[in-house]
Amino acid sequence: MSEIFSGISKIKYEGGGSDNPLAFKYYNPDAVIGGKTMKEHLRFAVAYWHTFAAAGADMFGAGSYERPWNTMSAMDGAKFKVEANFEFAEKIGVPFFCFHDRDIAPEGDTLAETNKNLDVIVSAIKDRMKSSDVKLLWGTTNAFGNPRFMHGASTSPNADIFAFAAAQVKKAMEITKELGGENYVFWGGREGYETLLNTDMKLELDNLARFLKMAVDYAREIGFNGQFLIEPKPKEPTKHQYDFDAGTVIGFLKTYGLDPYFKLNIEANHATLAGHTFQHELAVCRINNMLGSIDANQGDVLLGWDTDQFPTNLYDAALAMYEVLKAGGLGKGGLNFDSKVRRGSFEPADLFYGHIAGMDTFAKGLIIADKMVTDGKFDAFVADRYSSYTTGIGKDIVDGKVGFKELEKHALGVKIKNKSGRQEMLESLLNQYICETK
Ligand code: XLS
Ligand code: NI
Ligand code: NI
Repeated sequence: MSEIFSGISKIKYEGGGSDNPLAFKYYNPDAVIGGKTMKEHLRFAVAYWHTFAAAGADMFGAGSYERPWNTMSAMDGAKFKVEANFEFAEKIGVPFFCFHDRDIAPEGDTLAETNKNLDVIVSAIKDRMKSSDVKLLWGTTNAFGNPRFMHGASTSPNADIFAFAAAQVKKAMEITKELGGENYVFWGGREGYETLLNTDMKLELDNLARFLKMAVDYAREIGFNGQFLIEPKPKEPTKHQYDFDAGTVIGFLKTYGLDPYFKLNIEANHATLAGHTFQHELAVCRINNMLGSIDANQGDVLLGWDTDQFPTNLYDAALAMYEVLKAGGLGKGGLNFDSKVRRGSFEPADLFYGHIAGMDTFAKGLIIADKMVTDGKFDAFVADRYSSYTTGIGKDIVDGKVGFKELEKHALGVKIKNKSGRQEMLESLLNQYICETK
Protein backbone atom coordinates (compact mmCIF):
# COMPACT_ATOMS: atom_id res chain seq x y z
CA MET A 1 0.00 0.00 0.00
CA SER A 2 1.37 3.43 -0.85
CA GLU A 3 1.92 6.12 1.72
CA ILE A 4 -1.30 7.70 3.01
CA PHE A 5 0.07 10.67 4.93
CA SER A 6 2.54 11.57 2.20
CA GLY A 7 4.80 14.52 2.74
CA ILE A 8 4.94 13.89 6.49
CA SER A 9 7.77 11.76 7.82
CA LYS A 10 8.41 10.39 11.30
CA ILE A 11 7.94 13.12 13.91
CA LYS A 12 11.12 13.69 15.90
CA TYR A 13 12.05 15.38 19.14
CA GLU A 14 13.85 18.64 18.38
CA GLY A 15 13.59 20.39 21.74
CA GLY A 16 12.11 23.68 22.91
CA GLY A 17 14.23 25.82 20.57
CA SER A 18 12.84 24.22 17.41
CA ASP A 19 10.53 26.20 15.17
CA ASN A 20 9.51 23.15 13.17
CA PRO A 21 5.76 22.67 13.82
CA LEU A 22 6.08 18.99 12.83
CA ALA A 23 8.51 18.19 15.68
CA PHE A 24 8.21 17.56 19.39
CA LYS A 25 9.43 20.33 21.66
CA TYR A 26 9.08 18.46 24.98
CA TYR A 27 8.13 14.86 24.20
CA ASN A 28 11.39 12.96 24.02
CA PRO A 29 10.34 9.29 24.21
CA ASP A 30 13.72 8.08 25.43
CA ALA A 31 14.32 10.73 28.11
CA VAL A 32 14.42 9.12 31.54
CA ILE A 33 12.39 10.64 34.36
CA GLY A 34 12.36 9.02 37.78
CA GLY A 35 13.73 5.71 36.44
CA LYS A 36 11.30 5.33 33.51
CA THR A 37 11.35 6.70 29.98
CA MET A 38 8.76 9.27 28.94
CA LYS A 39 7.35 6.68 26.58
CA GLU A 40 6.82 4.26 29.48
CA HIS A 41 5.27 6.90 31.73
CA LEU A 42 2.82 8.29 29.18
CA ARG A 43 1.72 5.28 27.08
CA PHE A 44 -0.08 7.47 24.55
CA ALA A 45 -2.87 6.07 22.40
CA VAL A 46 -4.64 7.22 19.23
CA ALA A 47 -8.45 7.12 19.41
CA TYR A 48 -9.68 5.38 16.24
CA TRP A 49 -13.11 7.06 16.38
CA HIS A 50 -11.95 10.68 16.33
CA THR A 51 -8.88 10.14 14.17
CA PHE A 52 -10.17 7.76 11.49
CA ALA A 53 -13.92 7.19 11.84
CA ALA A 54 -15.16 10.76 12.36
CA ALA A 55 -16.00 13.08 9.49
CA GLY A 56 -16.03 16.39 11.34
CA ALA A 57 -19.82 16.82 11.43
CA ASP A 58 -21.50 18.88 14.13
CA MET A 59 -25.12 19.67 15.08
CA PHE A 60 -25.21 22.40 12.44
CA GLY A 61 -23.34 20.94 9.52
CA ALA A 62 -22.06 17.92 7.63
CA GLY A 63 -18.61 16.41 7.80
CA SER A 64 -15.74 18.62 6.71
CA TYR A 65 -12.65 16.42 7.08
CA GLU A 66 -10.71 15.65 3.91
CA ARG A 67 -9.84 11.97 4.26
CA PRO A 68 -9.14 9.60 1.36
CA TRP A 69 -11.23 6.80 2.95
CA ASN A 70 -14.40 8.94 3.14
CA THR A 71 -15.13 8.37 -0.54
CA MET A 72 -14.78 4.57 -0.45
CA SER A 73 -17.36 1.84 0.19
CA ALA A 74 -17.79 0.98 3.89
CA MET A 75 -15.66 -2.19 3.85
CA ASP A 76 -12.97 -0.77 1.53
CA GLY A 77 -12.81 2.30 3.75
CA ALA A 78 -12.51 0.08 6.83
CA LYS A 79 -9.54 -1.78 5.33
CA PHE A 80 -7.93 1.47 4.29
CA LYS A 81 -8.36 2.90 7.78
CA VAL A 82 -6.39 -0.01 9.24
CA GLU A 83 -3.44 1.09 7.10
CA ALA A 84 -4.02 4.72 8.03
CA ASN A 85 -4.06 3.84 11.74
CA PHE A 86 -0.73 2.06 11.66
CA GLU A 87 1.00 4.54 9.37
CA PHE A 88 -0.23 7.42 11.51
CA ALA A 89 0.71 5.82 14.87
CA GLU A 90 4.14 4.85 13.56
CA LYS A 91 4.85 8.32 12.17
CA ILE A 92 3.66 10.18 15.24
CA GLY A 93 5.36 7.66 17.55
CA VAL A 94 2.27 6.78 19.57
CA PRO A 95 2.65 3.20 20.82
CA PHE A 96 -1.07 2.31 21.22
CA PHE A 97 -4.51 2.73 19.69
CA CYS A 98 -8.07 2.29 21.06
CA PHE A 99 -11.31 1.49 19.27
CA HIS A 100 -15.03 0.79 19.54
CA ASP A 101 -16.17 -2.29 17.62
CA ARG A 102 -18.12 -0.08 15.20
CA ASP A 103 -15.17 2.24 14.50
CA ILE A 104 -13.17 -0.48 12.84
CA ALA A 105 -15.89 -2.26 10.82
CA PRO A 106 -19.34 -1.28 9.57
CA GLU A 107 -22.58 -2.87 10.75
CA GLY A 108 -24.21 -5.38 8.43
CA ASP A 109 -27.91 -6.17 8.09
CA THR A 110 -27.78 -8.77 10.87
CA LEU A 111 -25.62 -9.29 13.95
CA ALA A 112 -24.04 -12.30 12.25
CA GLU A 113 -23.09 -10.19 9.22
CA THR A 114 -21.75 -7.42 11.47
CA ASN A 115 -19.57 -9.96 13.27
CA LYS A 116 -18.31 -11.24 9.94
CA ASN A 117 -17.30 -7.71 8.93
CA LEU A 118 -15.47 -7.40 12.24
CA ASP A 119 -13.62 -10.67 11.68
CA VAL A 120 -12.32 -9.47 8.30
CA ILE A 121 -10.98 -6.24 9.77
CA VAL A 122 -9.62 -7.86 12.93
CA SER A 123 -7.58 -10.23 10.82
CA ALA A 124 -6.27 -7.27 8.77
CA ILE A 125 -5.28 -5.51 12.01
CA LYS A 126 -3.65 -8.66 13.32
CA ASP A 127 -1.66 -9.03 10.11
CA ARG A 128 -0.52 -5.42 10.22
CA MET A 129 0.48 -5.79 13.88
CA LYS A 130 3.07 -8.39 12.87
CA SER A 131 5.19 -5.71 11.22
CA SER A 132 4.51 -2.97 13.77
CA ASP A 133 5.26 -2.11 17.40
CA VAL A 134 1.87 -0.41 17.72
CA LYS A 135 -0.40 -2.21 20.20
CA LEU A 136 -3.99 -2.12 21.37
CA LEU A 137 -4.46 -0.23 24.64
CA TRP A 138 -8.16 -0.95 24.88
CA GLY A 139 -11.24 -2.01 23.04
CA THR A 140 -14.82 -1.06 23.77
CA THR A 141 -18.33 -1.40 22.39
CA ASN A 142 -20.42 1.21 20.66
CA ALA A 143 -23.83 0.36 22.16
CA PHE A 144 -25.21 3.87 21.78
CA GLY A 145 -25.03 4.97 18.13
CA ASN A 146 -27.54 2.63 16.51
CA PRO A 147 -31.19 3.70 17.07
CA ARG A 148 -31.93 0.32 18.69
CA PHE A 149 -30.15 1.72 21.77
CA MET A 150 -32.49 4.72 22.02
CA HIS A 151 -33.41 3.74 25.62
CA GLY A 152 -29.96 2.50 26.64
CA ALA A 153 -28.18 -0.86 26.32
CA SER A 154 -27.85 -2.84 29.56
CA THR A 155 -30.23 -0.32 31.19
CA SER A 156 -32.82 -0.48 28.42
CA PRO A 157 -36.38 -1.33 29.52
CA ASN A 158 -36.35 -3.85 26.65
CA ALA A 159 -34.74 -7.19 27.63
CA ASP A 160 -34.02 -8.01 23.96
CA ILE A 161 -31.77 -4.96 23.87
CA PHE A 162 -29.99 -6.11 27.03
CA ALA A 163 -29.33 -9.41 25.23
CA PHE A 164 -28.19 -7.66 22.04
CA ALA A 165 -25.77 -5.46 23.97
CA ALA A 166 -24.43 -8.54 25.78
CA ALA A 167 -23.79 -10.25 22.44
CA GLN A 168 -21.99 -7.15 21.23
CA VAL A 169 -19.78 -6.86 24.32
CA LYS A 170 -19.05 -10.60 24.16
CA LYS A 171 -17.74 -10.23 20.61
CA ALA A 172 -15.86 -7.01 21.40
CA MET A 173 -14.13 -8.69 24.34
CA GLU A 174 -13.17 -11.62 22.13
CA ILE A 175 -11.58 -9.38 19.50
CA THR A 176 -9.88 -7.23 22.15
CA LYS A 177 -8.33 -10.42 23.54
CA GLU A 178 -7.37 -11.62 20.07
CA LEU A 179 -5.56 -8.35 19.38
CA GLY A 180 -3.73 -8.42 22.72
CA GLY A 181 -5.68 -5.48 24.17
CA GLU A 182 -4.43 -4.53 27.64
CA ASN A 183 -7.77 -3.17 28.90
CA TYR A 184 -11.46 -3.22 28.11
CA VAL A 185 -13.50 -0.05 28.62
CA PHE A 186 -17.13 0.41 29.57
CA TRP A 187 -18.29 3.91 28.85
CA GLY A 188 -22.00 4.17 29.63
CA GLY A 189 -23.17 5.38 26.21
CA ARG A 190 -26.89 5.81 26.87
CA GLU A 191 -26.92 4.17 30.30
CA GLY A 192 -28.88 6.86 32.09
CA TYR A 193 -32.26 8.52 31.77
CA GLU A 194 -34.09 11.47 30.26
CA THR A 195 -36.93 11.57 32.82
CA LEU A 196 -37.66 9.66 36.02
CA LEU A 197 -41.36 9.68 35.03
CA ASN A 198 -40.73 6.67 32.79
CA THR A 199 -37.73 5.13 34.54
CA ASP A 200 -37.31 2.30 37.06
CA MET A 201 -33.95 3.49 38.30
CA LYS A 202 -33.49 0.60 40.74
CA LEU A 203 -34.03 -2.06 38.06
CA GLU A 204 -31.80 -0.20 35.60
CA LEU A 205 -28.93 0.01 38.10
CA ASP A 206 -29.38 -3.63 39.13
CA ASN A 207 -29.30 -4.61 35.46
CA LEU A 208 -26.18 -2.55 34.79
CA ALA A 209 -24.49 -4.44 37.65
CA ARG A 210 -25.78 -7.80 36.34
CA PHE A 211 -24.36 -6.95 32.91
CA LEU A 212 -20.93 -6.05 34.29
CA LYS A 213 -20.87 -9.22 36.38
CA MET A 214 -21.60 -11.28 33.25
CA ALA A 215 -18.73 -9.50 31.48
CA VAL A 216 -16.35 -10.36 34.34
CA ASP A 217 -17.50 -14.00 34.25
CA TYR A 218 -17.11 -14.24 30.48
CA ALA A 219 -13.63 -12.69 30.59
CA ARG A 220 -12.62 -15.37 33.08
CA GLU A 221 -14.13 -18.06 30.85
CA ILE A 222 -12.17 -17.01 27.76
CA GLY A 223 -8.99 -16.16 29.67
CA PHE A 224 -9.03 -12.44 28.92
CA ASN A 225 -6.67 -10.92 31.48
CA GLY A 226 -7.00 -7.28 30.48
CA GLN A 227 -8.03 -4.68 33.05
CA PHE A 228 -11.72 -3.71 33.04
CA LEU A 229 -12.25 0.05 33.11
CA ILE A 230 -15.31 2.24 33.64
CA GLU A 231 -15.26 5.75 32.23
CA PRO A 232 -17.42 8.18 34.25
CA LYS A 233 -19.43 10.92 32.55
CA PRO A 234 -22.25 12.94 34.13
CA LYS A 235 -24.38 13.80 31.11
CA GLU A 236 -24.46 13.53 27.30
CA PRO A 237 -26.09 11.84 25.52
CA THR A 238 -28.60 11.33 28.36
CA LYS A 239 -29.40 14.12 30.77
CA HIS A 240 -28.26 11.93 33.65
CA GLN A 241 -25.62 9.28 33.02
CA TYR A 242 -25.43 6.60 35.74
CA ASP A 243 -21.59 6.65 35.71
CA PHE A 244 -21.79 10.29 36.81
CA ASP A 245 -18.30 10.78 38.26
CA ALA A 246 -15.51 8.83 39.97
CA GLY A 247 -17.17 8.96 43.40
CA THR A 248 -20.49 7.68 42.01
CA VAL A 249 -18.84 4.88 40.02
CA ILE A 250 -16.73 3.70 42.96
CA GLY A 251 -19.82 3.72 45.24
CA PHE A 252 -21.79 1.77 42.60
CA LEU A 253 -19.04 -0.84 42.18
CA LYS A 254 -18.79 -1.30 45.95
CA THR A 255 -22.57 -1.58 46.38
CA TYR A 256 -22.65 -4.48 43.92
CA GLY A 257 -19.37 -6.12 44.98
CA LEU A 258 -17.76 -5.36 41.60
CA ASP A 259 -14.92 -3.15 42.86
CA PRO A 260 -12.21 -5.87 42.77
CA TYR A 261 -12.67 -6.27 39.00
CA PHE A 262 -12.69 -2.67 37.80
CA LYS A 263 -10.61 0.46 37.67
CA LEU A 264 -11.54 3.83 36.23
CA ASN A 265 -10.71 5.58 32.98
CA ILE A 266 -10.80 9.29 33.73
CA GLU A 267 -11.54 11.75 30.94
CA ALA A 268 -10.63 15.38 31.53
CA ASN A 269 -13.64 16.82 29.70
CA HIS A 270 -16.03 14.51 31.61
CA ALA A 271 -14.56 15.73 34.90
CA THR A 272 -15.32 19.33 34.01
CA LEU A 273 -18.84 18.41 32.83
CA ALA A 274 -19.38 16.89 36.30
CA GLY A 275 -18.31 20.16 37.91
CA HIS A 276 -14.93 18.81 39.04
CA THR A 277 -11.38 19.51 38.06
CA PHE A 278 -9.48 16.82 36.15
CA GLN A 279 -7.14 16.60 39.15
CA HIS A 280 -10.07 16.00 41.51
CA GLU A 281 -11.30 12.96 39.56
CA LEU A 282 -7.79 11.51 39.38
CA ALA A 283 -7.27 12.12 43.10
CA VAL A 284 -10.55 10.34 43.96
CA CYS A 285 -9.30 7.32 41.98
CA ARG A 286 -5.83 7.48 43.51
CA ILE A 287 -7.00 7.48 47.13
CA ASN A 288 -9.27 4.51 46.34
CA ASN A 289 -6.55 2.62 44.41
CA MET A 290 -8.76 2.65 41.33
CA LEU A 291 -6.85 4.76 38.81
CA GLY A 292 -6.68 2.72 35.61
CA SER A 293 -6.27 4.96 32.59
CA ILE A 294 -6.87 8.43 31.17
CA ASP A 295 -8.78 9.85 28.23
CA ALA A 296 -6.67 12.90 27.51
CA ASN A 297 -8.56 15.87 26.15
CA GLN A 298 -10.01 19.15 27.36
CA GLY A 299 -13.24 21.11 27.19
CA ASP A 300 -13.73 24.79 26.55
CA VAL A 301 -14.50 26.97 29.57
CA LEU A 302 -17.17 28.83 27.63
CA LEU A 303 -18.96 25.74 26.27
CA GLY A 304 -20.84 23.29 28.46
CA TRP A 305 -20.41 20.12 26.43
CA ASP A 306 -17.92 17.36 25.61
CA THR A 307 -15.91 19.28 23.01
CA ASP A 308 -13.08 16.69 23.15
CA GLN A 309 -10.32 19.14 22.25
CA PHE A 310 -6.68 18.15 22.18
CA PRO A 311 -5.18 18.91 25.60
CA THR A 312 -3.02 22.04 25.60
CA ASN A 313 -3.59 23.32 29.12
CA LEU A 314 -0.23 22.94 30.84
CA TYR A 315 -1.60 23.75 34.28
CA ASP A 316 -4.12 20.88 34.11
CA ALA A 317 -1.61 18.47 32.56
CA ALA A 318 0.95 19.15 35.31
CA LEU A 319 -1.61 18.55 38.05
CA ALA A 320 -2.91 15.44 36.29
CA MET A 321 0.59 13.98 36.01
CA TYR A 322 1.20 14.91 39.65
CA GLU A 323 -1.72 12.64 40.59
CA VAL A 324 -0.54 9.91 38.21
CA LEU A 325 2.97 9.91 39.69
CA LYS A 326 1.62 9.89 43.22
CA ALA A 327 -0.60 6.94 42.26
CA GLY A 328 2.51 5.03 41.14
CA GLY A 329 1.75 5.33 37.40
CA LEU A 330 -1.00 4.06 35.13
CA GLY A 331 -0.05 0.36 35.09
CA LYS A 332 -1.73 -1.28 32.08
CA GLY A 333 -3.51 2.00 31.29
CA GLY A 334 -2.28 4.93 29.28
CA LEU A 335 -3.14 8.36 27.91
CA ASN A 336 -5.66 7.92 25.13
CA PHE A 337 -6.27 11.02 23.05
CA ASP A 338 -10.06 11.01 23.12
CA SER A 339 -9.67 14.27 21.23
CA LYS A 340 -10.74 15.54 17.86
CA VAL A 341 -9.39 18.28 15.67
CA ARG A 342 -11.84 21.16 15.17
CA ARG A 343 -14.18 21.10 12.20
CA GLY A 344 -12.15 23.82 10.54
CA SER A 345 -8.91 21.84 10.98
CA PHE A 346 -9.94 19.60 8.12
CA GLU A 347 -6.63 18.59 6.54
CA PRO A 348 -4.90 15.28 7.40
CA ALA A 349 -1.85 17.26 8.63
CA ASP A 350 -4.04 18.66 11.42
CA LEU A 351 -4.18 15.17 12.94
CA PHE A 352 -0.42 15.43 13.41
CA TYR A 353 -0.57 18.95 14.84
CA GLY A 354 -3.30 17.88 17.28
CA HIS A 355 -1.36 14.89 18.58
CA ILE A 356 1.92 16.81 18.76
CA ALA A 357 0.17 19.48 20.86
CA GLY A 358 -1.27 16.87 23.22
CA MET A 359 1.93 14.85 23.53
CA ASP A 360 4.09 17.91 24.18
CA THR A 361 1.61 19.18 26.76
CA PHE A 362 1.63 15.92 28.72
CA ALA A 363 5.41 15.52 28.35
CA LYS A 364 5.94 18.96 29.86
CA GLY A 365 3.29 18.19 32.48
CA LEU A 366 5.22 15.05 33.41
CA ILE A 367 8.50 16.96 33.72
CA ILE A 368 6.87 19.57 35.97
CA ALA A 369 5.02 16.98 38.07
CA ASP A 370 8.17 14.93 38.58
CA LYS A 371 9.97 18.01 39.95
CA MET A 372 7.01 18.75 42.25
CA VAL A 373 7.06 15.19 43.56
CA THR A 374 10.83 14.98 44.05
CA ASP A 375 11.10 18.39 45.70
CA GLY A 376 8.25 17.34 47.99
CA LYS A 377 7.33 20.92 48.94
CA PHE A 378 3.59 20.43 48.50
CA ASP A 379 3.66 17.09 50.30
CA ALA A 380 5.63 18.61 53.16
CA PHE A 381 3.15 21.46 53.45
CA VAL A 382 0.21 19.05 53.53
CA ALA A 383 1.93 16.78 56.08
CA ASP A 384 2.56 19.76 58.33
CA ARG A 385 -1.02 20.99 57.91
CA TYR A 386 -2.33 17.71 59.32
CA SER A 387 0.41 17.21 61.90
CA SER A 388 -2.08 17.58 64.77
CA TYR A 389 -3.17 14.01 63.95
CA THR A 390 0.29 12.55 64.55
CA THR A 391 0.53 13.27 68.31
CA GLY A 392 -1.67 13.75 71.35
CA ILE A 393 -5.44 13.84 70.94
CA GLY A 394 -5.19 13.72 67.10
CA LYS A 395 -3.22 10.47 67.25
CA ASP A 396 -5.78 9.08 69.70
CA ILE A 397 -8.58 9.92 67.18
CA VAL A 398 -6.72 8.21 64.34
CA ASP A 399 -5.91 5.17 66.51
CA GLY A 400 -9.56 4.84 67.53
CA LYS A 401 -8.72 5.26 71.20
CA VAL A 402 -11.22 8.02 72.03
CA GLY A 403 -14.95 8.70 71.70
CA PHE A 404 -17.19 11.74 72.23
CA LYS A 405 -16.78 11.73 76.06
CA GLU A 406 -12.95 11.87 75.94
CA LEU A 407 -13.12 14.47 73.15
CA GLU A 408 -15.49 16.64 75.19
CA LYS A 409 -13.05 16.48 78.10
CA HIS A 410 -10.24 17.57 75.76
CA ALA A 411 -12.34 20.37 74.20
CA LEU A 412 -13.24 21.81 77.61
CA GLY A 413 -9.58 22.37 78.41
CA VAL A 414 -8.12 23.32 75.01
CA LYS A 415 -7.04 26.72 73.73
CA ILE A 416 -7.68 26.58 69.94
CA LYS A 417 -5.10 28.05 67.56
CA ASN A 418 -5.47 27.67 63.75
CA LYS A 419 -2.83 27.97 61.02
CA SER A 420 -3.20 29.62 57.58
CA GLY A 421 -3.95 27.34 54.61
CA ARG A 422 -1.60 29.53 52.48
CA GLN A 423 -3.52 28.85 49.25
CA GLU A 424 -2.12 31.87 47.40
CA MET A 425 1.43 31.06 48.43
CA LEU A 426 1.00 27.49 47.12
CA GLU A 427 -0.57 28.63 43.84
CA SER A 428 2.31 30.97 43.31
CA LEU A 429 4.73 28.12 44.00
CA LEU A 430 2.91 26.00 41.41
CA ASN A 431 3.30 28.79 38.84
CA GLN A 432 6.99 28.87 39.61
CA TYR A 433 7.22 25.11 38.86
CA ILE A 434 5.27 25.55 35.64
CA CYS A 435 7.32 28.50 34.41
CA GLU A 436 10.77 27.50 35.57
CA THR A 437 11.01 23.72 35.28
CA LYS A 438 13.33 22.91 32.40
C1 XLS B 1 -17.69 9.78 25.16
C2 XLS B 1 -16.63 8.91 25.63
C3 XLS B 1 -16.24 7.82 24.66
C4 XLS B 1 -15.45 6.76 25.37
C5 XLS B 1 -15.35 5.47 24.66
O1 XLS B 1 -17.92 10.87 25.67
O2 XLS B 1 -15.53 9.70 25.99
O3 XLS B 1 -15.55 8.34 23.58
O4 XLS B 1 -14.16 7.20 25.67
O5 XLS B 1 -16.60 4.90 24.45
NI1 NI C 1 -13.64 8.98 26.47
NI1 NI D 1 -15.97 11.94 26.13
